[in-house]
Amino acid sequence: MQQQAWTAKQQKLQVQGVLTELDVIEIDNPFCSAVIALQGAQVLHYQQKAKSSELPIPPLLWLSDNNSFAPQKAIRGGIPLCFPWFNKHPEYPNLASHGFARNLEWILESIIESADGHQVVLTLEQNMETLKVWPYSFKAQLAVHLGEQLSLRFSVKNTDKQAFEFKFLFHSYFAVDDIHQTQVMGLENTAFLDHLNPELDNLREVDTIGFNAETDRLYSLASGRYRIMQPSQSDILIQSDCSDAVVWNPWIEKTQRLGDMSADAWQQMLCVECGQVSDPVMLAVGETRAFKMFCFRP
Ligand code: TA6
Repeated sequence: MQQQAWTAKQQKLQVQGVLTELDVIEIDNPFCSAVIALQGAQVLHYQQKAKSSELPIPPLLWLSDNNSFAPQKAIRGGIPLCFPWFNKHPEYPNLASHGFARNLEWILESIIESADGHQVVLTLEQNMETLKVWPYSFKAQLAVHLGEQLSLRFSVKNTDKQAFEFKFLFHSYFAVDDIHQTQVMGLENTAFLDHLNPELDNLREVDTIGFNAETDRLYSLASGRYRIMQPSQSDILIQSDCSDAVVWNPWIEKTQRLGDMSADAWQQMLCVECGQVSDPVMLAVGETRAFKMFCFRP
């Protein structure tokens, strides 16, 4: 029986045969194939490998086909890391939405093969650019395990001489067959803020979530266990120790305003984002906090 490949190579991302300037790590092993961009330590692609007797397993993540992949430009799709703020900067709204981490080049620390897959570790520390907009010294690390499941461990160490707080999200774009047929389980009876109607308070999810319009909700004190259900293709299971979850689909009009999504792409994607937003993370001097998420098609 042919031995399955075990490869991990760093190269420029090719899109439809055209080389981009984006440095990526391409992983192939008996459990999955994956692509991680050094910019933002962003997982762009992850696809489990079916056992020989099974049908192929669809990619787990959605990636826009309208990305420019220009340096320091946010990439739409995969798992962008929002850090150290979420949405607009609280004082300087003209700064990059969702923080600087996803637009900066991270350092590739290691790629290690183990019996159950590859582990890739990348780090980001403060620099002249980050200190201008966020005056703290820190060391962020993302450890990605690429095996039968995709697991991410995001940690931040306070290397400053003062305490600070941060917000972060795994801003995961999952691939769905048809958003109209898609439901999300796991957020029942959970309080949420509707970003489209921020004046409404005391909102609480009652049932599984279906989609028939733009949806942009921040769930707090969430369960950390979610299931994206679709009748036509395998579900997606998500588990995290983060206390918040954002559920987002831009629907028709917002997609047209975004500019880096094709007009009907909203039908094949859904963001279920685990992170710490409503309950920011306070770090004392020298303290490290870590958060995990794993996801896969069962
Ligand atoms: O996480 C949901 C959200 O905050 C939406 O409001 C929308 O802005 C989305 O993130 C995408 O943000 P981006 O900056 O990547 O365009």
